This record gives sequence, C-alpha cells and structure tokens, in this order.
Amino acid sequence: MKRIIALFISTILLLSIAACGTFSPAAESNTPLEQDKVTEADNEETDEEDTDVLEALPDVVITNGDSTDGIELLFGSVTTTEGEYKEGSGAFKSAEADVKRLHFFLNNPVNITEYLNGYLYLKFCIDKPDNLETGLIVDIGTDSTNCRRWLIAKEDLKSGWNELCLGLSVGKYEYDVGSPDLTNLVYVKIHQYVSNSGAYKRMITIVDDIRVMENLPGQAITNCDSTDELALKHGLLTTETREFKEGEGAFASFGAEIVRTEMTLNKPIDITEYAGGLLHLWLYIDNRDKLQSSLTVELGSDSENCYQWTIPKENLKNDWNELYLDLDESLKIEEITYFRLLQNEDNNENITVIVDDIRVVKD
Ligand SMILES: [Ca+2]
Ligand SMILES: [Ca+2]
Repeated sequence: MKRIIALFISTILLLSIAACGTFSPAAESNTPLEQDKVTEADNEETDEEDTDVLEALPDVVITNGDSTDGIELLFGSVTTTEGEYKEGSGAFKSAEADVKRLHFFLNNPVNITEYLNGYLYLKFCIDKPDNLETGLIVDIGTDSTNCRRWLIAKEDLKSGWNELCLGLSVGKYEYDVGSPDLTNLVYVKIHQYVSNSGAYKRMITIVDDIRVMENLPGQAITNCDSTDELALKHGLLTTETREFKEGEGAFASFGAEIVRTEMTLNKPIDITEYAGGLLHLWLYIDNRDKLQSSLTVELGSDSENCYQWTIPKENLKNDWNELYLDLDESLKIEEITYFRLLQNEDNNENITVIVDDIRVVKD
C-alpha cells in the first residue's frame, strides 16, 4: 500500500484572516513565471488551462522592504542584516517598545480595486508575540482615519517568520475605518491592538514583501466554495458567516460521523511541481476532546493511493486550525482526484468539523 504517515504538522493560526502559505519567496516568482507561460502558449495554441492563467492579475508590490525608495518611512528602518529579511536584500524593522510597528506612505499611489476578492500578503517576523497585549492591527488605505483594517490575535502569530494572507474583502475581522480610497492606496501602518494604553513591552518586528495578490499561492485542490467541480460524498457546503475561512464557503460536517469530508474531483489536478511541498488546509473543530485520538487526512487518487497524515487531537485547538502537511516526495503522486478527512474511531459524539481552502504550496 502506497501510504505514509507524516508526523509533521504545524498549526500556524491566523484567526482573523483568510489563509497563508509557508512557501518561500514563491509569491514574487509566481506571476512572472505564469505570465511567461501564457506568452509562450499564446504563440502556439492556447488551451483551457493557459486561458485560466491568462486571467490572473499580476501582484501589486507595495514594497519589497529593500529600501525606502518611493516611500516616506515614518516608523521603522531598513535592515539588511542576514536573517532579518526574507526577500531581496532588506526589510523594515522596529525594535522599540512602542504601539507602532511600521508606518509609511507611498509616494506613488497604487490602485487595488481589481483585487478586492484577493489578498494583502506580507511576511511578518516577531520575536515575542506574547509581548503584544492583544494582537496587531494592519491598516492600508488613505490615512489613519480612512483605511481598511485587519485584526490579528497574538495567539495566531508564532515567534519567528509568519506569512500573512489577509483577505481583502470585508468580513468579521476586516473592515473599513472611514472611507479608504483604494484606487489611490498610499498609507500602510502596522500597530499593536491594545485595550488600554499602558507601558508597551519591547519586541522586534520585521516586515518584508508587502503585496496585493489576486490568488493565494500554490495550486488549489478546491476552495470549497461550491461543489461544481467535484462530487462531495460526505459533508455539505456551508456559506454561513464564520463557517468558512476563505472565499464564500466551506465543507462542513455536523453530528456523529466517522468520515467528515470526502470528495472526488471531476478533473484530476496535476501537483507534480509541488512534490516535496505542503498540503495546506483550514480545519475547524468545535470540540477536539470529543475525538478519541485523532483525525486522518488523505489526498491522492483514492484511499489506496494517497498521502496520509494522522493529526492527534492534542495538535488541534477548538477553533480554526491552519494546517501545513508535508507532501512526501518519494510517493510520486502526480494527479489528485480524491480528498478525505475522517476520524480514526467511531465515538458517536456530535462534533462540528469544517474544511476550507485545500491547496498545495511549495515548501
Ligand atoms: Ca525585501
Ligand atoms: Ca472557501
């Protein structure tokens, strides 16, 4: 049997946000590479897949953090120290005990109105997330009283580098302050989310590679927004607020079930270029203690030919969990038509389990 159990599981949890990949500077290479492909295809015959690529908008880079060219930097400074940037040659760093973490204006406004179903992406490093009082606020827009705002709980940041993909559409944790002009985005500020202004603790924060992108990185298996391209054999589509993490829906399973989600895709998805990468998914569970031991995730062509991961209940929290699971290179599974999430025991307990944004990304 072509199976493995991958023990690695990391739960980078971004409560307030859509989703995010642990890919390395892949974001900056995605669009140019894909555009190259389109150009080549256009010279020959454009097939269906290439037409999809053609529709992707290029990322809008707000700053690569390498310098202050084109930027009026009001808080933070450029670091070029090895290990203190993730992309290019530098990033914006702050090491003060201050409510502000990064604040700048762009000299040349950017228009992001075509990306409002997309994502604000940034690489964010923090040495001591526990030194935040509550969390972070990320603002972009016109000025401090006219901006789109995201709230990020400190529990959803890990010590070290985090990759944040903040959904640009307005939701529970993302909303407008005033009336930001997103045709002329000039203002970016990252600051602490505090309930009362006290003495701020010292911490180091670094921000690199801030960009706006239309699509999440990697290759979607399904965004779980509809059942158009697949047969959902266990679970059902939900579009209730708070019951999805990305887009407009997710696949939910309520009550006592062993198999929580099972689907077969109408068309195989080629993941060859993601061998050795990661499977990403959002997984919600309302009460992990009602599991006897664990959940299993399967991805492949069927239950006999698949990657398989066992996730102990201790590795989950009672909320949304963002999972990144290793795609073992040696398995050589190239085409995906099958996904399943199941409990490892039948404990006859009523549990709610939801999955969203199933996607493969590069490591
Ligand atoms: Ca950089
Ligand atoms: Ca979704």
